[in-house]
Amino acid sequence: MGASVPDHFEQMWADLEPIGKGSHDGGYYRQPFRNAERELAAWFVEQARARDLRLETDPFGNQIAWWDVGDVGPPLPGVVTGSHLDSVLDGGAYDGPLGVVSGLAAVDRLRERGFRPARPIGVSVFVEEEGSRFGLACLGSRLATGAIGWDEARALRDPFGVRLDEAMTGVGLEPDDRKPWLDASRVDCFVELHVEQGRALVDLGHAVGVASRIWPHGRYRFEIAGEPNHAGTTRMEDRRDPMLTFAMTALAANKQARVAGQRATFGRVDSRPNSTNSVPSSVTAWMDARCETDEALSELVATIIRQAEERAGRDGTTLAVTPESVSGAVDFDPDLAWRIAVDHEAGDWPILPTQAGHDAGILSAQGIPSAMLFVRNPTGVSHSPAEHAEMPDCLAGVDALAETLRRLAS
Ligand code: HGY
Ligand code: MN
Ligand code: MN
Repeated sequence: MGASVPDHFEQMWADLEPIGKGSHDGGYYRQPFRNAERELAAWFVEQARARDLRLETDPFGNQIAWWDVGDVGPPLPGVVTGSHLDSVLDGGAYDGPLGVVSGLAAVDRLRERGFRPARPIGVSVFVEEEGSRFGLACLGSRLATGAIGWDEARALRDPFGVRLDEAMTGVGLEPDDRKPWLDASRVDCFVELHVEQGRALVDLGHAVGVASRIWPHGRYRFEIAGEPNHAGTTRMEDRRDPMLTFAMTALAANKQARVAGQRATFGRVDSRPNSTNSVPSSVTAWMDARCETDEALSELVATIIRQAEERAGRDGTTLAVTPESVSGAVDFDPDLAWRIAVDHEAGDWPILPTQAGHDAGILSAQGIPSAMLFVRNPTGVSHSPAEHAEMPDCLAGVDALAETLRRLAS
């Protein structure tokens, strides 16, 4: 009976494989409201139509394909699964798409088994989950749930200065500030399947796990201004070099995170004028920090900023730090996680934390009971072309999601 799911899953996976794939190392460039990501959104419309699912698209491009139950009267709040199709720059194939493809394949599986849901089941796609273009993580699900208002979000700009509202209208969307699209009155619970971004399941010997919580995490823009000058004729002691302040800040961030057992990363730097034979006029760098608790996050960031300011004082540079995206700790509904994780033939699924942010975290924080399923990632590598999950584990994830949807929508 189940023979067709691998075909469906593997066929869908093959459909997506080439879309937005970079030429040099096979990483993906699926930035929101650009060609590759719009091709993925169109693919999802096709998949919904092929399954006779009712497609809903909100003003920001978020999508839900509904398996309605034909109930009389107002529809019951649905059980929604899904994830995102956008990627980080040079990202992996699984982060996001695995959850969307598995959601469609799980619906196929339930239908083949003749399951009749007691409430609607939706498969969702949220836009700009990575914040790789407009800087705010989970932008689509924040807009869909009202976690951020349109008036605040519309002015977000990408690295080339393009405004969010321009980027959306440029691809035919009609963003507006109407009432947020998703809330607990429409969504009874949300379950996101995601490739694990770590090695816990490998070490535990399980193909599937359930999320307990998401660490709080944030993104902070460090703007360091110095004095542009000649790289050759300017004596070292006469310089006000912002690159030096940045370099010492990056080292301080690494050290403080290690000492505190937390995470801090500078992965994005913009030096102006980016000239080989000039002392830079400014260096802008973005720090990604993640800690076990909200307090630890505030403390780590404050310590790093203090050390950066001290260094700027010594270098004669100036420093301004702006939080661009902050996500508080998310503790998923423990009863929901437990209901999902227990009583399986192969034993209970492990329940584990993650340091990665997800749309499920936004919906949970907005009062929609949410859960996550993780699929084993043999190396744990993510946000990299090397991100991978074995096909048998992906299919085990589809089975797990189908069983989860059956339990929640019965
Ligand atoms: O960055 C993250 O935590 C997630 O992968 N968006
Ligand atoms: Mn990601
Ligand atoms: Mn993701």
